[in-house]
Amino acid sequence: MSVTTLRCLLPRHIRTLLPARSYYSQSFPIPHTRQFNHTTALPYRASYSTSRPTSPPPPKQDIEMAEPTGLIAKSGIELLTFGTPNGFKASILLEELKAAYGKEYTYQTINIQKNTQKEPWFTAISPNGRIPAIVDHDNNNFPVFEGLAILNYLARRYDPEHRFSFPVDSDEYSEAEQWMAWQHGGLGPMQGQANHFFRFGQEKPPYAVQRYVGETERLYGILDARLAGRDFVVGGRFSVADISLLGWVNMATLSGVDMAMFPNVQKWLDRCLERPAVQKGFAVPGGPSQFSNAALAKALEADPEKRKAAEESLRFLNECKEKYGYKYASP
Ligand SMILES: N[C@@H](CCC(=O)N[C@@H](CS)C(=O)NCC(=O)O)C(=O)O
Repeated sequence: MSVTTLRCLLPRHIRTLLPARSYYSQSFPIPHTRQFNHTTALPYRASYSTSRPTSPPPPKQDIEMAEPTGLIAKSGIELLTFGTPNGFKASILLEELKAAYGKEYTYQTINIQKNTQKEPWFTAISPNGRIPAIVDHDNNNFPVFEGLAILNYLARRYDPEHRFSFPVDSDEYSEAEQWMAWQHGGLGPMQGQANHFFRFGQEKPPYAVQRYVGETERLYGILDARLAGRDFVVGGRFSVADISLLGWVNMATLSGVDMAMFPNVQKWLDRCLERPAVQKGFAVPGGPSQFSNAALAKALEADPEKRKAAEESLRFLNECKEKYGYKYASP
């Protein structure tokens, strides 16, 4: 029985005591394939740790599992994450470090639909109550939250050969930091709001829709210009600057962004997606996302109903833009 069904069966006065469903409950349905929890699914515990063989997933059915209630690893990096654009930043770098240096890590799925990220044990690690977060058990259980800080912490400590980062005193280090700051202050928050108002919000106010999708397009224009004549965002090679952006760009379609407008970004995305560790990072913790640009394109191709709905969304987006005289401009 699903939580939703259970909710419906409860008397109303009890139901109102339960936490409200967040918008993520519509936007990020729980992938069943790897939602394991150590408290209820001991046979599958091995799948938490990328250092051990992955057990076969449980049957795809209505499995309700208790959420993590604390840390499970004793050594190495423990990642607490979910399959969202910010969540993938940490898992991609961890997969790259594993491929490059053999550095293993453990992860737990923090289901943000269930508000596990607001539990006291979690906010002791990540005070903002959001994923991703890591704990370094080899450094006195040191906790790190915020994608940029996680990427830089892991790079400083565990990328001694600078395969995905740059020496702290180099100009490239500063350049990478600038683009990562831009992702944190600009692309992430704006695209997040575009997602919310255009796609998942309970209301879709036309002003907010064109404002946030428009601002996201403007930011994609900046990235497209940066990538003109460049293979990667900084220093001619794949680095934390690319990783910071990948999760968002890989879900651009969902946010109403037409990738055809940004050919340099599209080519860069394809280039990054060729990397096996990037593919693996995108599959942590719940398997490949059904909301990636590629997955959505495939779903539209296969399903005329979905195609029709997508066309309607696009029509609505264009109406919102027209209503407020939006014209694409970047910068
Ligand atoms: N700036 C943060 C943003 C983290 C963030 O917004 N995480 C979202 C998922 S993409 C989250 O945990 N949402 C749950 C919530 O809002 O309660 C980062 O890059 O790590």
